[in-house]
Amino acid sequence: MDMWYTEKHSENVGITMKVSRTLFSGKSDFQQLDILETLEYGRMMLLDGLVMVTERDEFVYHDMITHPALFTHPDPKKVLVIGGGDGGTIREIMKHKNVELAVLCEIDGLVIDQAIELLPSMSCEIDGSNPRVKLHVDDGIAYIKAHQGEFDIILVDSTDPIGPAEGLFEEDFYRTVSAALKDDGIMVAQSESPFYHAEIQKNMYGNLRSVFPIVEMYQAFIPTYPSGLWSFAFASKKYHPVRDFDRKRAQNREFDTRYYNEDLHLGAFLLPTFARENIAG
Ligand code: AG3
Repeated sequence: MDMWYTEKHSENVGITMKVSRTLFSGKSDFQQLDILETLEYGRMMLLDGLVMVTERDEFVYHDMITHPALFTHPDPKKVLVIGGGDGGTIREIMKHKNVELAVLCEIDGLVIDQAIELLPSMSCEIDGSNPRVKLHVDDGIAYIKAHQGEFDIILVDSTDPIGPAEGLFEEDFYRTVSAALKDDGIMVAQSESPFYHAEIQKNMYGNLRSVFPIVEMYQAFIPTYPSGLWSFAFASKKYHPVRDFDRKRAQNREFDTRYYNEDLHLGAFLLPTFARENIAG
């Protein structure tokens, strides 16, 4: 018997993967969580049926949500991840030895537990073994309201703006993030596909611009996400991701990255015309 999983990307198109077995399937207080073994992409985690990560292409997303901000800020010491319960973003942050503390604030404890159980290559730094990592199973909005002016960098590693992540795309949320950042803080948030999500991007970038003086979009190629062309929003109080980027520091990094490098850091901010138009202010 052949088993295939499809995530629909629109009414008429989707991505389909051959599956050998279901490793976990269950419902939390917040969402449906499934972890499947696929033949092409290794283990795959779905939330409410949407592909969050696969073992084969997660390196692109986790490199790109993390390293551009951590190599733009001259000395990030305290970093917060909102969402990101699989642990991949924390794993990349921990490669930066100047970071003293990374906090993971994930609303859904089931995601963390199952990632520790079934996705060890991503959750290796959130399993309690690293004293530089703290976990909070909590609503991200409530958490940052209680932590004003504390963070150098906040990474919003969320799902699509439907269901539990909806509030993470609104202006009020960005104001709260800004207040939780230091005066030279940076926020990066995943910002959907420029190809399919023009309307979401228009709203999101408009909201970001009413809060942050510097707002730029950058892109990455993520084969298992809608259209494969994905984007991130870089929102900053002081440092510009291209003008204030220290290329030498990124080039001399003391760890390996399979997607990010010092040239791609600059190239990722160059956008095709249609993507630029989505966020034209
Ligand atoms: N964050 C999920 C991005 C959204 C994917 N959307 C989709 N498949 N429709 C991933 C979390 C990884 N740490």
